[in-house]
Amino acid sequence: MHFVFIKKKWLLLCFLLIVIGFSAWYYLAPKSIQTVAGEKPKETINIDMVTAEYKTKLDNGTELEAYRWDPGTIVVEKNQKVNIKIHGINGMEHQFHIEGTNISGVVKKGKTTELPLVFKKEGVYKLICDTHNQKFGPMIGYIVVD
Ligand SMILES: [Cu+2]
Repeated sequence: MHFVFIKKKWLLLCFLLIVIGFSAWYYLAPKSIQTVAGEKPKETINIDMVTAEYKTKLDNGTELEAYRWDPGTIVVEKNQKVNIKIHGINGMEHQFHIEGTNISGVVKKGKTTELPLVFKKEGVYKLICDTHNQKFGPMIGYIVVD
């Protein structure tokens, strides 16, 4: 009888230790682990982009340059409020439009153009610069809505 009593005590102790261990893990675990699969935030998501320029000189003196939206691809959720902020770094001016929409505008060097948008339809939207239609294809960015 005495032996059984000790065993029960041990079982209780082990159980308590496990509960304490899990509680500690739950409270100390990085918050990102708990929010990764969480609810979609309701507030506006800000996305920053810049206008960039690649430039090089070949051995024969020829200069090559290409303008880019950077990042070149962004992913947003359907019906999510987004504010795309495009900062003009390289290039004096970029007249642009988003294909398949009536959205257009301009990004100027040293200025930030904000595009508060909600995409209601899934798809890949092209952000096309009308100023820089260059040798290596247009200055183009992709907005993936899914
Ligand atoms: Cu451009």
